[in-house]
Amino acid sequence: MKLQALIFDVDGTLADTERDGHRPAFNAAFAELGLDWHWDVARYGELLAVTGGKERIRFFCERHVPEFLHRVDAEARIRELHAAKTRHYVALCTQGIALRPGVESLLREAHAAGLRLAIATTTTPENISALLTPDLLALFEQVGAGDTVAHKKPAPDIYLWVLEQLALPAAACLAIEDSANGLTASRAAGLATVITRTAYTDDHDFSGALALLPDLGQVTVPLLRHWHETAYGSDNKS
Ligand code: XBP
Ligand code: MG
Repeated sequence: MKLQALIFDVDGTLADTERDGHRPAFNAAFAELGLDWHWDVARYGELLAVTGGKERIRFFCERHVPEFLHRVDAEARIRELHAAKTRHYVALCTQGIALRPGVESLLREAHAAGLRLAIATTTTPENISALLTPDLLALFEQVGAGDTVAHKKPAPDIYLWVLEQLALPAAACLAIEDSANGLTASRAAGLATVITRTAYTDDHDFSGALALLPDLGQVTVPLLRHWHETAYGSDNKS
């Protein structure tokens, strides 16, 4: 089956957003709501084991501030913190968070070559429209994000949702990811996956990845088509 669609992760893949984007946004939300919590670079790297901002706050509390979860309004406060964090992150994005090397040119090349583009991410939908310019966002036919599904990565749910919206089998697609959680999710959905690692994911186990890259700077559509054939076999021409 020939390659018909590319499904991109967002954070760490389209842009290196975690250390200097999401992390300061969380810290700004904590300060705004009067909490003395501060996630430094190392602590945030620990917390990235859990995807989803609300889930990550809850994980932090379980590990470091368990009494916070005993409050009757704990879930409401987590939602309030996350809404504030999203506001701060969107504001940071409007100041400009650069896309990773090769991302914009590959998106435009792939779209021009007739490949369908989609997003499968754990992040909140507003964050995507804040990160991408309207003309780049318009290249994506489907955007699966945040609470669209109940179970976030490493569960495959968001990738399965995107495949359903595309009405394509996994064998007609490639996923592009940056983390072990993302790879586990995409592989569980049956997707061959190209990995572009980040400083936070450099030491992750990427067994099962189709290719392991520093970034997308040298990646072209013909190369993706070649990798797709090696993954799914070239005899499968339908
Ligand atoms: C990365 C995530 C997200 C972001 C924070 O998503 O796990 O939770 O860290 O964004 P992906 P939110 O790599 O799947 O793009 O606070 O909006 O969840
Ligand atoms: Mg990611």
